[in-house]
Amino acid sequence: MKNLNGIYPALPTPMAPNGEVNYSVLKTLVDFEIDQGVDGLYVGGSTAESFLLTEDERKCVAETVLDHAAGRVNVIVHTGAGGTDAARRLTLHAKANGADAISSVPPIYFKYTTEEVIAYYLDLIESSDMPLVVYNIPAFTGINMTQGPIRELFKHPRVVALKHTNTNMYELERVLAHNPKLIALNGYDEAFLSGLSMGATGMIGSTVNFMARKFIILRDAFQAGRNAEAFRLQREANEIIETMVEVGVFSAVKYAMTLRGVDCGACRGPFKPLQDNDKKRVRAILEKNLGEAL
Ligand code: MN9
Repeated sequence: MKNLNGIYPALPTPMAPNGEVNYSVLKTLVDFEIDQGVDGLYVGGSTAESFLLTEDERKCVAETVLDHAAGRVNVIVHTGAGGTDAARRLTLHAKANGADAISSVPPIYFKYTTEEVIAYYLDLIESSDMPLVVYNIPAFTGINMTQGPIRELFKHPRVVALKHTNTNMYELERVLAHNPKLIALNGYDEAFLSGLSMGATGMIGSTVNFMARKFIILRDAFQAGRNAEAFRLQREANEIIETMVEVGVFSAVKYAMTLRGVDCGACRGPFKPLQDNDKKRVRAILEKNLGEAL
């Protein structure tokens, strides 16, 4: 099994002006990210607006990224869906196209029991025999995978990693203490250094798309014990992230990529396109903190 540790951009889904997925820009994006030195690509997650794409589009996006990456870096495909059947279809499709691992949020919208949530994940693992990255994002799903009896899932040998999109670092540390082989990939970019300090060794993030180098150097500084440097880099990143979250992070990330030469277009509704004033703010904060990289 491949080592899934590392720094991953959560790829956005480039859109053409007519709202269709722009597959040719998606390929450019894959090359751009690999050139920045990322360890892998995370496909079809929140940043990709997956729940605003059709199942066919999601498959086509995954296929395009897998084909174009062609084994140069790890590819994790998020196959979570509203129901077990759709998630299983996406999982088998990802497997057939050579994904290194699948990932999923717990099933959303309806309130399921712990038993039902675990059965959902077991279905994906058992139908595909793929390594699984559990995507924990309680702010969006209402389910916290690192709290209570649901944590039993991390004992399953095919559950190889946790995408920890939560700022509760105590729970991260406890899950790792109870599951020493589990890899933790931090999910809130603004809390990357906190995650590293409590046992995360990598990250999956939307802002990695346009500032992967900063996060790679931050991780290296932390691992070499240069904590002041790591903190300075986190603060620089957070100056940017704060503004992006204020204007709408997914739209802002797409705009940042457009400024970096990869025109990702706008997000699908109900996300509102960035207003001129928001664009100005994003551009100004990027110019100040990324300088000549733009
Ligand atoms: O995938 C992203 N998660 C969400 C990771 O957007 C829900 C993060 O990269 C955030 O966009 C980022 C800003 O809060 O940390």
